[in-house]
Amino acid sequence: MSRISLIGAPVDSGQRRRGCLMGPIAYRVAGIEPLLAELGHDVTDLGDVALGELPQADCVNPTVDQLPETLGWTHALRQRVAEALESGTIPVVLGGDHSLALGTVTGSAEHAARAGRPLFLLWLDAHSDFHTPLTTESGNLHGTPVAYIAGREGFDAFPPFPLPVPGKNICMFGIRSVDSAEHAALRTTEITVNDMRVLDERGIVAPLREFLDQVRSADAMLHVSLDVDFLDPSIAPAVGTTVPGGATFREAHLVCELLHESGLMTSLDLVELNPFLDERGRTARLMVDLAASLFGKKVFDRPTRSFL
Ligand code: 4U7
Ligand code: MN
Ligand code: MN
Ligand code: MN
Repeated sequence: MSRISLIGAPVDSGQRRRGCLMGPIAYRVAGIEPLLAELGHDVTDLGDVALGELPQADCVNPTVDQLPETLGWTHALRQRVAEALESGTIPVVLGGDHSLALGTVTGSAEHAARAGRPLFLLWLDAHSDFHTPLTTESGNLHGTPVAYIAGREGFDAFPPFPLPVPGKNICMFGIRSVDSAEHAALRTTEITVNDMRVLDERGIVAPLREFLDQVRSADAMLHVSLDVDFLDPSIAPAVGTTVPGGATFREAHLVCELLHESGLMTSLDLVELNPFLDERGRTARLMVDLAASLFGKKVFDRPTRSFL
């Protein structure tokens, strides 16, 4: 049994297509709270985080869009996630576009630093989100959180990241869209990039187990950030940045089931759902089902569940 804090994050400032602000409501309508409660967890919905007063900010790169709003969300979500962890719960952040991870992972890092434990990051996404505000060409800050978390330069407008997460603690799955500036920067790091090519060749289980073994032996905290576009657009159409060739229904569930069995996840983001683009709620329902898998929903309860 886990204690779970649901945190609504109607963040829409990290990209230009409107609609992600409806994400938290869609997850609630799809029944995330009763579903997790039925699995035996103690679930509290803390409601939506409010965007406070906006700071003054600008960037030398004039294409950067809605910087003050994103800074405001970063500040608010950092606090809310750190508080949820401090109170002994697992924060599950209902987004909202992926710029919200600038705040949520900062909150996790702050808590990990206080607890004297390392932080690991699992990034489930079509994109590497490794731009800085100086290298982004779209100006959309949802493409930047991993660079911030890893301590890259170029985030002068942002509060310094508490303890940058070393590249060897960061693992990406599902990657199939990397811009050239991101590619060049990623090559200088120790970040594990499990792109779709790796998953086609090796499957998802072996690389995930390797990563989870490292988390376990470091006695670390683990933040998981799940972008809807990790999934193939044929099963998850409700996202602004679809890329073909994504994770299948079973691959995605398997990742979640293995994560649950590991017992290692300490915080979770569900991001980039744009309910305005959905087909009769199917993407919202799939994301809620994946969250249920992450918290122990399974078809058949075997005494021994490790097949490898
Ligand atoms: B998401 C992109 F150019 N790299 O910077 C950019 F391809 O949170 C996409 O993963 C970023 O959905 C996607 O705009 C951010 C683009
Ligand atoms: Mn993303
Ligand atoms: Mn993405
Ligand atoms: Mn996206």
